[in-house]
Amino acid sequence: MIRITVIATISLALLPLAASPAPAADRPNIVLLYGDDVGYGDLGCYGAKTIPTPNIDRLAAEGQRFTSGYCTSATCTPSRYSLLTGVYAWRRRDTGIAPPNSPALIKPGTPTLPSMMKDAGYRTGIVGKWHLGLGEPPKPEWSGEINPGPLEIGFDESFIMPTTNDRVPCVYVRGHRVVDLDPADPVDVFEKNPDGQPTGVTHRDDLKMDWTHGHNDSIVNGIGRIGFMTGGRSARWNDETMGEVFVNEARDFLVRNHDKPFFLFYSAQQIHVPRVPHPRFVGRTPHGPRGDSVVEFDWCVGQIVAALEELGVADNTLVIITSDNGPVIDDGYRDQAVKRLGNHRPAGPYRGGKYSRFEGGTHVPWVVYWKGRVQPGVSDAMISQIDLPRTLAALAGAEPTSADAAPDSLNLLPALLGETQTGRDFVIEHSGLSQKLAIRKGPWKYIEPARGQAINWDTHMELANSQTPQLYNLNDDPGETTNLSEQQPVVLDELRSLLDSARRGSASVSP
Ligand code: NG6
Ligand code: CA
Repeated sequence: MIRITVIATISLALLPLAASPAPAADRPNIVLLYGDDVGYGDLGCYGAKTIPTPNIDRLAAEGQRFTSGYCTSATCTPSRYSLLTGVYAWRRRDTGIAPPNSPALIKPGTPTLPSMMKDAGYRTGIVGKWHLGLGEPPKPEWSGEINPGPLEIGFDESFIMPTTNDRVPCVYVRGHRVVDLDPADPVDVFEKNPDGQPTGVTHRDDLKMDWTHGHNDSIVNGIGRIGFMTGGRSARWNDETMGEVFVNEARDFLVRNHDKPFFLFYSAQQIHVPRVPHPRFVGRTPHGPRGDSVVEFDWCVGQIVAALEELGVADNTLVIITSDNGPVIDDGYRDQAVKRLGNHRPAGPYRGGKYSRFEGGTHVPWVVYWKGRVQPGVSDAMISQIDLPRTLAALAGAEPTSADAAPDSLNLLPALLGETQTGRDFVIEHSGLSQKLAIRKGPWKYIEPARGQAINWDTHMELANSQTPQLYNLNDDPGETTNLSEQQPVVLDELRSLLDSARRGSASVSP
């Protein structure tokens, strides 16, 4: 306990909070480009050989490429919850993968990354995937005022896909309203088939893309989805143009706001299932839609950075590219991802992926680019998305953040800017499927025992659940193949107690 407190104190002393706001000239705009299920090994700059990602590769070459960048959870909702609030999602029990009708998970008034930016005088916007619930219980008023949502937790503007591209309702929401909704054809969402409509089960032969597990409720654009929707015909999205729609919205945001400090959270749908890239990306990789969707994500990144250049704000904008969780190959559709994987390794050298406490689950790509300001390089500093609220608040010159704001978040600004290779002392990894955790400190990774299944046979994913404690040395064994828990009892004990303290809040809560 004492040792842990000392560690926390030292790291905070080295990395002060935003006690003295940065001078205005140093307060850059911030653009966070967030991929969905993009794995550590899916990008050229992280070793992918058969997926061209020239835009991200250029930013990585001209900026900092992190080799130990993490998201907090191996699924979307908890990762995003942690990223936006600076509170570990596993501290709450209701932050698992949000169902289509989930009410808003982040309470209005909670200090968040966007609210801190807004308080610091930034114009804040979100474009893309939300997946943190909307509206009040029991469910959002899909055809009326959808409130609360992003606007109630610090975003000035929002244009979102409510949940995921495989969940209903398949519509966009701007502010509090579904876009292009015809009042004569209201939209609604149900758990059970409300009107005997065709489903992915009853009309399987008619589907444009077959399912492998789940994804067989309402059929929208020839694709089975999770959940049932009725109405909203004029508002339904086109999967093929979603990337373009989001990019155009992002560009509009930049055009409207480039003359003031701004924070844009661009939350891409790629490469989440159903993977339906625009036809011009089809066939760009040997891997089918999964690989082609990575190329489309890269294109979106390129378009947004080009907009920054055109508007003359690139040298005053910090760009971060990362992903909400690790990769999965078969996430429920027969989209050739398994058949055409070839030698591509979506999680790079790591074991597991999405849903897993092995490294593949949360060890994700992480690139920081700030033209002329962040020096090119590769950083081994450990950094987690939980740190973005306090780190970016410091960069934005936000007033000193109160203790209850983003309490699990650390200010790692010097590491983020590539000025030091010292990042977090330890990082906590969470599958997002249970409250069980793993922790990495230096080369050591401890995965606490858990009862759940070892492998999910639908996704063919190794979840890292075992009734035995697991301890790996990632320097020697990045693939987590050799459990050293018996040979290294002292290290095992240290990590176990560090994790227990962090869970109780003592090691990660900032003063
Ligand atoms: C799972 C879905 C999966 C995906 C995931 C959420 C099934 C069988 N699987 O429940 O396809 O939607 O939830 O992904 O329904 S995430 O990236 O948003 O966390
Ligand atoms: Ca995801």
